[in-house]
Amino acid sequence: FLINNQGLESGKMKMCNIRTGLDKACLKEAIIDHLFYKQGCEPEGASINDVYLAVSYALRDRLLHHGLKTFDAVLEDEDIRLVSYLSAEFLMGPQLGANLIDLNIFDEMRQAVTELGFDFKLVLEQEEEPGLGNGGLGRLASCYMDSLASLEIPAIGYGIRYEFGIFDQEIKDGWQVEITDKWLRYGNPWEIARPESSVNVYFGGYTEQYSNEIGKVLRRWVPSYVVKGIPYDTSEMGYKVASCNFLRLWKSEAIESFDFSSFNHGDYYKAVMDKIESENISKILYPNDELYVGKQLRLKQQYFFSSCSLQDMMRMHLENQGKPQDFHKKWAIQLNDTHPAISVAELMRILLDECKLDWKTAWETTQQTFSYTNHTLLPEALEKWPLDLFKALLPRLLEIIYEINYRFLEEVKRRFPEDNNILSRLSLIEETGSSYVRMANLACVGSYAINGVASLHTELLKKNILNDWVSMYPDKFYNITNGITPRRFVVLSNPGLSKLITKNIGDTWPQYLNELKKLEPFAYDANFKEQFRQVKIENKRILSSVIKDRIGIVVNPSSMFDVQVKRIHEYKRQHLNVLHILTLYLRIKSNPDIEIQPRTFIFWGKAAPGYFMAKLLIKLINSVGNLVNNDFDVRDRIKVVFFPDFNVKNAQLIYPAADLSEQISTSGKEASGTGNMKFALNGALTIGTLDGANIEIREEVGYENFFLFGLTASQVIEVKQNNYDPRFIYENNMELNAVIKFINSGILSNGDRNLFKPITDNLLYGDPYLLLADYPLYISCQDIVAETWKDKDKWNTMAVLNVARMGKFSSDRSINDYCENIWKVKPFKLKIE
Ligand code: 73E
Repeated sequence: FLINNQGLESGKMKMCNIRTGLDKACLKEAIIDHLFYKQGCEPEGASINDVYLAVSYALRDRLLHHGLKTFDAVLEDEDIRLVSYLSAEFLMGPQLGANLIDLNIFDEMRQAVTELGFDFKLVLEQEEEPGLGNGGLGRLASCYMDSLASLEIPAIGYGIRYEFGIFDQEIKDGWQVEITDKWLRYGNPWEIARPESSVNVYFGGYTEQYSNEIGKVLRRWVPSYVVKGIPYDTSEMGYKVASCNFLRLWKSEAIESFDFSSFNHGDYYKAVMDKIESENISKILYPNDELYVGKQLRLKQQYFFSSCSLQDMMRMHLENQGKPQDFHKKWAIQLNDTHPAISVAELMRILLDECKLDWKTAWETTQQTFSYTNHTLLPEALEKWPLDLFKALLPRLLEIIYEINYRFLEEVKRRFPEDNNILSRLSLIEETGSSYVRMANLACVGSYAINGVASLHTELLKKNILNDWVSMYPDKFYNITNGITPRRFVVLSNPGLSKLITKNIGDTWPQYLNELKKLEPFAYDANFKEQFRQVKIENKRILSSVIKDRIGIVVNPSSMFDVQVKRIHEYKRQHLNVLHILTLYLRIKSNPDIEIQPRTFIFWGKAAPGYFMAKLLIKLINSVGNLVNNDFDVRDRIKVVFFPDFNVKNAQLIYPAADLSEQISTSGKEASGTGNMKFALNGALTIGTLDGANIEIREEVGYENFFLFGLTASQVIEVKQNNYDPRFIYENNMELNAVIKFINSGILSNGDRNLFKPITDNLLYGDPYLLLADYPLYISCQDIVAETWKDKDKWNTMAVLNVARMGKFSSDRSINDYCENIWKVKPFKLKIE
């Protein structure tokens, strides 16, 4: 294929095409070239993994072409401020399909691969996704990277290249089993290591005073060990644009492979241990979603990637003749929750100790650099590091934090001379018996902007946990409601719906999602609705066959797919859903001929490995499934499926196939939610509480197209303050009473009446998430859902209206909000001929 007899000139042209050409012929040549030179095989002998890698390398060449040109241009241009998104998690999902969509060559590549004799679907499936996040927070970071690139905002995402991402989940005997996620096993074609840009990160030791050459007394850090950070870059292409950003993830390594001095002294063991310790930093993602566990390694991770990233940004800034005090003019750094909040102190250290700025200048620069997003109100997620641990690991950083705190509290005293309590609440150091460094306070004091992730969440933040900060800095607060990328979550994952939309309103909606509004009239068009219904049923068929293949359960694609997919957590209330299922089941048992609208209940989600109640909930769901799916009386009217291993790949299958989206958290607990948006945008109706972004979704899609139930956030507080007694509800609601007794009867658990007691006891004695208070409202709302489902025409009208009105929830809108209100940055339009 590669031989040509047409002389040097055309040979040159071919070289160029093979790296950058976008038509089918070029893509075919590029794949063959990579098969030969990277994989060492001819097409005839290639495995599906060889083909996947060759296709990916061919695509990466094209992305690089865009990326390198973008950064050459923007780093030099002193008028351009870049965004740096610092996040401990990026839940990227498979790259191949998304990149093909962005470059607008999905069909060309499919044809190229098919004509070479390979199954394109298998090639796509071959990709092992990088699961470098727990859930919503990490996925949001990746949606934002997609939108930044698509809006042509020059940006770098900075994070950690975990060797093991979020564990793979298997279900054994109904219980979750965690399997190590060896995602790098067969290589990662998307990344490029850049060892020449490595940086050193210091830990331990002590600080001391010294005099500089002109006799000025300063402090410095004498660390006890050093770790090397090596960057790995992945291109982040935008949709149908020329510019390309990248994600830079840091891997930790020992500074030398061996510490030869220890080795020569015979301490071989110590030398090897040091190497292992260094490499451990980027080894594994902590699998806890919204639970703070004060592990030293986690603090090391946070400092490691913050320091690497800041050093990297400062190097680029100085290399391009920037002044240290102008750092904020070049970089707008977004702190994705408090995980990178240590960056505030680290930038101060760099500006003071390395760039030798005075405190005032350094602090002004720092405060104009950072902005901070809070993602949760849950008290158990608030990060605070024990002072001793902090001091042992990062003594110079602690010294700087003390100084920031001292100056800040002086300001607080001036502002609130009468109020002693506010001092202790705003202090960066908590002193309640033991002492801690409060990371949220550090983020707040060091940032010029603070935002919540949905209207209600921002309001509650301002009213509760950050209330004192509002008194101090009222102008720092913003709401930026989360969003999702329509490229991955509609164009790529729901091709049927995408085609239908494009056929009727043109093909610019993935960039301008508000254009979906043009679909509104079609909600009353019988022909359109029929096609819409067919797309949905086809998506449900695809999911049904995957369910059958993977877990052997046969489900009926024309039943209602009632779906709850998200991390398993008590506040998300998967057990409320279970109470509903058992209510239906007991209705059937007491009257086998009762009319029940056929439903398939689908659950999907991981539990933190150390979260006992969440793991027991998975067991409960599976036990209910076992019973219901095999009960003759049920006659397949209800089915319960727990699908193992929720990840982005699987998520892309589920959203397009859902009819009903369960968003049933206790009001005031879910900061935003983003799954809720993915479902509604794909035409599922929501049953939900007034929590997080549900509120705004309901506003947009129309109250009549949303199944609302439950207490509001303020009612939740009120009920709790008024001696809430779940037992009273239990005693007085017959259906609930029967369901709880049924769970404890042993029927679900081989006669073991105690297995699920932790769950039922928790509900009956305390019920912190108010399941029982919401139960009657939830059940009657579900009855309305079932009634509505009977009228398929009405249901489809509602579903089309949901799609048509979800434009607000594109992550492009969120990123535009950040650009205009917080970062003050503008697009940079790269031209590539
Ligand atoms: O409501 C979601 C929100 O949509 C929230 O629970 C989640 O962030 C999403 C994106 O804004 C979230 N995850 C975490 N905190 N909030 C978290 C905390 C610690 C570790 C990992 C994740």
